[in-house]
Amino acid sequence: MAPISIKTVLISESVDPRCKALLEANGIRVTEKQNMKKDELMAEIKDYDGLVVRSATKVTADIIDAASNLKIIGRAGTGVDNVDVDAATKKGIIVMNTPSGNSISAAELTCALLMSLSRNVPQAVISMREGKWDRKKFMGAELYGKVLGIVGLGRIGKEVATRMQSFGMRTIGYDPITPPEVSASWGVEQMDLERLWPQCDYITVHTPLLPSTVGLLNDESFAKCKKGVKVVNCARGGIIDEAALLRALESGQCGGAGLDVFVEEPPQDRSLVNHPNVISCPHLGASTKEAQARCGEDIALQMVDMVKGKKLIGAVNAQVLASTFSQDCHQMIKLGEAVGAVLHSCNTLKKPISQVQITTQGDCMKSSSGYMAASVMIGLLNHESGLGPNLVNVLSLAEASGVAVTHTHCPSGDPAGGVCRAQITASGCSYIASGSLQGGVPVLLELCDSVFRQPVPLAGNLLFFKASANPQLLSSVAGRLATEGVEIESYSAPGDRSGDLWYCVGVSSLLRDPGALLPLVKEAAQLSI
Ligand code: 9EZ
Repeated sequence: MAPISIKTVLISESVDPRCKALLEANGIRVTEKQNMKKDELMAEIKDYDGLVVRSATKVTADIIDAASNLKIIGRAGTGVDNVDVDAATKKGIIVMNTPSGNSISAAELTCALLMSLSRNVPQAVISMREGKWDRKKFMGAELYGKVLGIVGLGRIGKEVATRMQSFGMRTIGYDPITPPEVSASWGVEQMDLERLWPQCDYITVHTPLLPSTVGLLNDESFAKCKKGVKVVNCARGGIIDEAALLRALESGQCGGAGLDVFVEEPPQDRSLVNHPNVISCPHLGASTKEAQARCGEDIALQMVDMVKGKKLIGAVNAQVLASTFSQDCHQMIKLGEAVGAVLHSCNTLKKPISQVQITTQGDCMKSSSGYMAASVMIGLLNHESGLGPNLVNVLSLAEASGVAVTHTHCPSGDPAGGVCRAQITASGCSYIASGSLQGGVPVLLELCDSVFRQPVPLAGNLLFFKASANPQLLSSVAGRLATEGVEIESYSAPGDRSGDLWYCVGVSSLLRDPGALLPLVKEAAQLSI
């Protein structure tokens, strides 16, 4: 299920023409407009539901804030370095990339740099251009029989390994996620980095850029390497610490480096690029016809699959939303929203909510654990001005406003009934609502201490009030409602009638001010679903 509608997409740079063609073939209007200045893009973006970029468009917070209709940003390529993902998430905009389209191209460039490093091909080319014939200076070494350390064994690391094995290299590696028996099946023996460094003649890195991978190769790790080790980075600038690399090149601890990526691109400091033992490229890993075609096609297909509610691939900020794609959960989400909306209405003084505890019960609720808390929060926050919560942003909005949200699931014996129960704590006050689905319609079973005699359908205009049972209660409330021009359409009372309890009436229209009932009842709340 996906209630996301994408009718118009802006492609703001040169993306393979198949992207536009595929989107249009699926009924989406596409505009291609390249080389826009920031101001132009900020003005243009207002009109679109979707944006497709490659690397040149910097999708900053200003641009995202100017995008009043935007629902998705798709990057045709690996990573989302040029997109402010946090700003997009806050606005509930999905950010997507094409994580696999570049893998072969990135692996091939890595192999090209490994081969170039072993035979000094680029340096020899420069020397020939200078009119020289220097056969002594460029004495190389075979790759055959040498050890290649591959740090990061995802798709790209694997493709590098299998290719370099055909040159007779021994491939060893490390990855915290890929199991050793899996990498062993493609010929890579895994070991921890402490054991890996001293064995390598060559090292290549293929990790994402994370706090744990920044400076993975630094002064300390270079010191553990064989003298003259050659290194390649076709992944992300900074995985090999640039200052440490320069020192290792100067001392000869590092015998050569192949760099396609830099901390700053283009690098302002040219000391690495100009070093005689460094061969470098201007971030060309994905720069092939095939990779661009694949990424352009992939991003269009992923967007189309999402709009059709088929699957959600490549999204980097939509965990909760993704959990709604594998099942029909439309009604479950409606239930969560309705329970949240009831609690929102009961918090009449709009005290700040500090805690929301959600409990689901019953086997049929088990699969809702990915999105039920978010659904309840949408119902709770929906009516606050300006928040516009959805499944992409609601949990981060809750966190940002200091609301602690928890969800627990209790499997229960009754396979038919599933219950969603939520409790809010607001400045010491607490409200609990529990609901269920009956014939696909959300119904309220309990509100605080009231267990309704009949489940209350959560639809239309509802008025809740808290009062102690007395024979005049209904007639006095009905009288006041009549004065306000409001008709009663249904009446739900709790089964047990002791103490102050909540009642619910379905009404023809909402009261201008539910406080009009306050002389007759202890608390009054209303909502429209
Ligand atoms: C970290 C990694 C690989 C790595 C790879 C991925 C989250 N993560 N971390 C250190 N996907 C090698 C060394």
